[in-house]
Amino acid sequence: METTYVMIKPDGVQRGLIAEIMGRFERKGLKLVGLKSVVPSQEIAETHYEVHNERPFYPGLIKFVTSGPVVCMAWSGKDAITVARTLIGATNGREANPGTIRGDFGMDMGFNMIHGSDAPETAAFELGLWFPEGLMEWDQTITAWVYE
Ligand code: D4T
Repeated sequence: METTYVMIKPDGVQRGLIAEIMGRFERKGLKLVGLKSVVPSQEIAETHYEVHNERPFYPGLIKFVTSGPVVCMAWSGKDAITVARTLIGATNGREANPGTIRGDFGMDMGFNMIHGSDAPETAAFELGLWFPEGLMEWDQTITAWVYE
C-alpha cells in the first residue's frame, strides 16, 4: 500500500468543490488517512513548491496558495500516487480529459483546484511537511470488497 498527499487548493475551496472532489477519492476506494484544512503559511507554501522557485510563475503560485483555506488529505491504497494523479488529470484544465477532476471542472493552468504528489519521494516529503503530527491508522472494513 502506498500513501499520497492530495490538496484542494484555494480555488477548489472557493468554488464549493470540496465534497465533490473528496467524494471522487472515496468512491474510487482509496482510504483517508489524513485530513485537515488550513490557510497555508508563506513558509510551508514556499517549501512545498521549492522545486519551482526559479520559474516565472512561482511568485503568483505562492500568493495564490496562501490566499485562503486549502484541504490537506492523505489517501492510501495500491499505487495510490498514480491512481490519484489519474483522478486529478492533466495540469491545464483545458487539456485534461473529461472524467478527471481538472477535466470536469477546470479551465486554467494556475487555477487547477488540486495537487497530488507525483512520485514516492515527493509524497514522503509532502506528507511530512503537511502532516508532521502523523497520519491515522485504522482498519477500513470495505477494503475486503475493494481488492480481490
Ligand atoms: P501540482 O504540483 O499542483 O499537483 O500540479 P502538477 O504536478 O499537475 O503541475 P506542476 O508541478 O508542473 O505545477 C505546479 C503548479 O504550478 C502551477 N503552474 C504550473 C502555473 O501556474 N503555471 C505553469 O506554467 C505551470 C507549469 C500549476 C500547478
